[in-house]
Amino acid sequence: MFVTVKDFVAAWTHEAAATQRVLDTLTDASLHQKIAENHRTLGQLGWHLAITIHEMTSRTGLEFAQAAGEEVAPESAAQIAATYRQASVAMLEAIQSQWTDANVMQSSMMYGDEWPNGLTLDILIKHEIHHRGQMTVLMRQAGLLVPDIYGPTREGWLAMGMEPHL
Ligand code: NI
Repeated sequence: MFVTVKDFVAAWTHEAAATQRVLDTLTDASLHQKIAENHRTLGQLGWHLAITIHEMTSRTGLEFAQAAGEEVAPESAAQIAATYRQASVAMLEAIQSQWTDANVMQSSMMYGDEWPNGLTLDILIKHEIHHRGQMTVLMRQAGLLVPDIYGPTREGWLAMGMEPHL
């Protein structure tokens, strides 16, 4: 849970950059990759992350433009990546201009329960990490090169002439 705007901004900036690397790697052809029938596709997971930024944080009273589009992902990887980029920037601007640390400590009604806003911000990041992990599996299945997230990928180790960790 976060207690200051500054700490959230630092954490989000780091995580959003990693998510953006993932989204920027997607291709239109890869968007329909899925682990099994009736599970979310790679494109739908990416889109879910792009629209969740506003869906979740607007419940705390933060005001910024909601991304255009429906619940179903567009067929364009570039559009998904651009929508995430815009939502992330807009949310960061909103929280830095509209909130002080006191707002982070206040609570809001979230999905039927009252959550401290600092918890919502923490869950926003953890939710993104959860789905990003699902996406990297689907990216490999789709034949895409997974970018570094918290360190080199297997492909990154090989490119550096090193043995990948087991
Ligand atoms: Ni989700």
